[in-house]
Amino acid sequence: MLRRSIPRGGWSRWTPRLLTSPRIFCLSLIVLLGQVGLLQGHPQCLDYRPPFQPLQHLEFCSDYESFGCCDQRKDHRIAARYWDIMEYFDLKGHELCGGYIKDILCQECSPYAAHLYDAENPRTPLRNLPGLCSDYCSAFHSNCHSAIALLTNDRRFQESPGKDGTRFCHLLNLPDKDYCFPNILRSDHLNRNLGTVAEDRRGCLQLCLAEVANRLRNPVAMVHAGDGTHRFFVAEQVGVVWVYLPDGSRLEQPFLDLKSLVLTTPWIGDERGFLGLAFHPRFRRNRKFYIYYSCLGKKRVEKIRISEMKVSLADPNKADPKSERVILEIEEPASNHNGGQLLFGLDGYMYIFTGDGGQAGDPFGKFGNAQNKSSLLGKVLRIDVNGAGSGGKRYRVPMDNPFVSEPGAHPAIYAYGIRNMWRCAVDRGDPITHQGRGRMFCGDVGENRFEEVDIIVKGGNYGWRAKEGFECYDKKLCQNASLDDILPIYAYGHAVGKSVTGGYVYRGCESPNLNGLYIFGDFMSGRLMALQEDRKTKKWKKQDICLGSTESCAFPGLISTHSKFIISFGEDEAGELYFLATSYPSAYAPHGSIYKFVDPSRFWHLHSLGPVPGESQKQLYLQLSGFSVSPPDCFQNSGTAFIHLESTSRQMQVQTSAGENQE
Ligand SMILES: *[C@@H]1O[C@H](CO)[C@@H](O)[C@H](O)[C@H]1NC(C)=O
Ligand SMILES: *[C@@H]1O[C@H](CO)[C@@H](O)[C@H](O)[C@H]1NC(C)=O
Ligand SMILES: [Ca+2]
Ligand SMILES: [Ca+2]
Repeated sequence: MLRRSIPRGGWSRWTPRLLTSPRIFCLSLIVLLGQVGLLQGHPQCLDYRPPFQPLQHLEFCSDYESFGCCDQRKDHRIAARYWDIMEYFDLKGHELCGGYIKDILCQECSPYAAHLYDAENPRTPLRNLPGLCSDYCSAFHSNCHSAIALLTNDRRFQESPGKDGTRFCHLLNLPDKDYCFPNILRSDHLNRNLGTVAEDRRGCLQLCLAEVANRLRNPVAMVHAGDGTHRFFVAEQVGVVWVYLPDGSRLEQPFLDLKSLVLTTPWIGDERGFLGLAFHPRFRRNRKFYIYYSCLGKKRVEKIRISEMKVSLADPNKADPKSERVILEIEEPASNHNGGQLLFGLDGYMYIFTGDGGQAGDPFGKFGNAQNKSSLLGKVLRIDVNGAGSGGKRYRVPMDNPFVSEPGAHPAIYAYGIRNMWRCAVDRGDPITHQGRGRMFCGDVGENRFEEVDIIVKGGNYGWRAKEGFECYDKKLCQNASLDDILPIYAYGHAVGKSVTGGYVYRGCESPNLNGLYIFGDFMSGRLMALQEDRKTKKWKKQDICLGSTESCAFPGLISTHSKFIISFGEDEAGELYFLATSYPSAYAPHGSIYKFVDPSRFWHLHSLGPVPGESQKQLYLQLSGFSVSPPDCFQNSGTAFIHLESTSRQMQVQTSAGENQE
């Protein structure tokens, strides 16, 4: 069957190897030894990265095209190796063994590659053949045993070249019967959740939390500066902003203390205070950031103020208290509905989300503020902070703002018909395809029936007070044919929650199963929810998020409960997702915490190692504490969430390739 003789030991260059990167730095880790349950299904690539959907078509290992561990380059390499091996076969050999050899070589692309090659167990060497199920292995051996020497240079296989299939297949055996090729592909319970978050029977997504900060006074915002420092900034409603370092510690001195200027009270539910914070897209160069807060003007008029500030030249963790430059002030006719979100779009412009002014039913003027394009209330405003406008304005109106040439309309308006958008975020887009990039999601708090989630588009009318959610609120305005409003992507009734808190589309590295899910919550009910888009129908489907219903949340450092009142969401520089909640929503009560979302199945995969022989009840358990990686692509070879494990008994070192932002 073979038409050429086989070179001896010539295949080592093909042995699956852990990739190493030239630019490597080390992260310290805590290695904990704990009692944990049985190993569950855990897709993981040979380099311990999560499996992914390849960007380009795979010509050879096409079975792993929709989800696996190979990109096109690796696929080409495997194909080349296949053709090298097939050189040794005649036509009959091709027919008989081609399929087996292809299947075996392609196991490097399997989403379970780490397991199939025994890469997860630090006590055993990496295999250079994948674990094969015994039936399959026997059939392969009896038909193609001469191919073995071409596939591996492992001495143990070389020394038993004869007809001893039993011994060969015993060597390739994996302890878990499900976990061998090809059974692993047929195992429903393993593959059901491949590439998705685990769900319980009711379809509720199973997530865990890690508390990363506490004792905060109504934390309203958590933002990063996008400057590669991986610090995050947490703003309290009273007007104090704290810096947290990547290791989770908080600096003793606040970054900013505006308590004396910020208007708020300890009353539960007071919506005034320090409400928003955003860093300039070129913060690293210009040290500028922007704040949004309630304050008292002359004659005790209540206002919201949007200001620019700079970070101190002497201390990058301190704002320069003398640098405040007011950009915009808007009078507030009532103490509620003050908006508060500030963010920068991909266009570099600053977006400001104001509330309708307050009271109930947007009562101001003929048809309320939100539908009145002369008023800045109930709007999304878009301004250019990098220039001065006419008449002493400290911002410029972008020329392509939608209403610049509409008589009577304020040119800064970008979208209208908004009641009180509370928490908006820009989607970073899919890390590979960039699908969704730049979309702006907001939660718009409802009156007394519906809470809604919207995607903001230029010139959009979001309906309020004509509509609340999908339904009419003001019948007369609602029936006006010229309303031309944009409906929410999702709305829910007050049986579910009474005050939406907008979240983020998850685009981080550590929980790739969450990629593309918009995760948000409700302040009053404390519910966490997720929306997933059906790309064909363009409809968004809601799924609830359940905490702690899997055993995995019992890991050290993970929790499954949180304080009830969900105030805000946040993202760190690497794109990991957090939310901010308190058990007592008073601006002065230090009962607020920050929680990080952890997909337990992913956490388990990325952070755990297989059972250690002789210590069957124990597993080495790695907690990548403080582990953070640069954005944007976790999945490419140049990517940054790329972990290389080296083990010497219990001492482990995790190395990850440095990203562009890591300095
Ligand atoms: C619209 O708002 C402007 C500015 O607040 C106000 O002067 C005007 O009366 C309002 N128009 C209507 C029709 O209510
Ligand atoms: C409908 O809305 C337009 C624009 O807001 C307004 O000019 C018009 O008077 C409204 N029509 C009715 C019947 O209310
Ligand atoms: Ca108000
Ligand atoms: Ca609406």
